[in-house]
Amino acid sequence: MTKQLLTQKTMENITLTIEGMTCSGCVDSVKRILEKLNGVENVRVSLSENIAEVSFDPQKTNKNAMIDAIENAGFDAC
Ligand SMILES: [Cu+2]
Repeated sequence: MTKQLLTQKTMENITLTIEGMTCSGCVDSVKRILEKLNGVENVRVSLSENIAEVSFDPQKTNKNAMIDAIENAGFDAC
């Protein structure tokens, strides 16, 4: 039997500026959009700060993919 190797995860954290969020429903939408992306591990979205903090696996996704997903949903992100 082969032993399962411990995969060392090197997660990255970024903060995206999100525009167009007006209520907690928008916050939930943005959070859900990001969490659906393969490689995204943890998301915190703040309405008052207009930001999303994302922990992700850089081997699976990247900032541009997140921005695209958010913009497809009608928000602006950078
Ligand atoms: Cu809203």
